[in-house]
Amino acid sequence: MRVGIVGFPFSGKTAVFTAISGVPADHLRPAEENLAAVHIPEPRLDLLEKLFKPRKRTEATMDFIDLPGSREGEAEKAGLERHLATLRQVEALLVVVRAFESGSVPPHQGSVNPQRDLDQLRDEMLIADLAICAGRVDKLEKGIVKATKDRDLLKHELELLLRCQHALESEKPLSTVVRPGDEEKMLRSFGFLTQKPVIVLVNIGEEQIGRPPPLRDPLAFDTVAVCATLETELIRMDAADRPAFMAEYGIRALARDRLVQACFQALGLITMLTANPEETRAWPLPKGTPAIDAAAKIHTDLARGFIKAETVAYDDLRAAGSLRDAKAAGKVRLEPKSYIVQDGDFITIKFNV
Ligand SMILES: Nc1nc2c(ncn2[C@@H]2O[C@H](COP(=O)(O)OP(=O)(O)O)[C@@H](O)[C@H]2O)c(=O)[nH]1
Ligand SMILES: [Mg+2]
Repeated sequence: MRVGIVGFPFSGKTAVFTAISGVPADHLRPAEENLAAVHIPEPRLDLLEKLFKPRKRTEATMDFIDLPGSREGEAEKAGLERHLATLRQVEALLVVVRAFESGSVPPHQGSVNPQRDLDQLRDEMLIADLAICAGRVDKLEKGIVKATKDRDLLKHELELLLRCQHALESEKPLSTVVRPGDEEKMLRSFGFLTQKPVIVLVNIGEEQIGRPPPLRDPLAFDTVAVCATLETELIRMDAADRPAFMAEYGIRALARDRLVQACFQALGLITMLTANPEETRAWPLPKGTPAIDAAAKIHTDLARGFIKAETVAYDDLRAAGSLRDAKAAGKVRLEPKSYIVQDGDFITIKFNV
């Protein structure tokens, strides 16, 4: 899971990266891409640790990428095209727009205007996709002239891409026109930006904390208001000192936790839980994953020799107090390969190889 942080220069992208990762700006390489693997907090593993006393606890991680700043002369753009190779490969975008005032940090185009910046960023995303789309359409149109055996496939792709091109030209993001399933799969390798889920982060000043975000992006999965600089202090301070500090400012949850959660949801993921004396672990899975694919994630042997997925919902396990009691209460099911894993399922794959 990779999330790219994008926005105009001085919108606070690097501050957001620090607030998420805890890595201070002076530890980053300013001219390069910086990546942080952030743990996804999974408190449900506490119970499994208690019950199974495993040697290891493994939470899932999410990668956040901070892109280097613009070159001179490029400041009018967010630089999406320049970073396209990286951005095509991320699964979600964290779009940072600036709402904080500051005498010392020059705002984009001379004034603080988050809605204008968001609109411009959306345009830049459309244009970047349009370039990819038009390039491919051109190639396909040339390719189709030759009578090759995959001509029908190419034709099909061309139709889809022409529809995409038309949507982009009408300023519609591809997420609103591409159907999930085959179409989505066919386009995946292009890494279109407007097909990716977006979380908008409005970087607010301290005085704006507690107020509703100054804007909401109806196209985004979520819009969150965060004071990035304050959060960089919060993340760096002793965990014991945080609650008092947060209470003083009226901050209910760390931006890191809010953002990781929002991205997790935006990516359409759920969590499967496993435990044995060796390890307890949280596994992110796309919604709708069948037990056989979940087993393959853990180990190919488990999929190959799959017999049943012994499954109990986390809440049932907690209520019962132990796996044995959950079994006695009839809460433990033996599910087949086709069973669709649900969020919070505690699963043990029964297999035979
Ligand atoms: N007052 C204030 N300054 C901020 C905030 N977020 C970032 N800054 C400052 O704005 C400048 C640019 O931030 P930076 O994260 O480097 O922006 P980037 O170019 O988008 O990576 C830095 O001096 C930050 O300290 C904020 O929420 N409030
Ligand atoms: Mg930066």
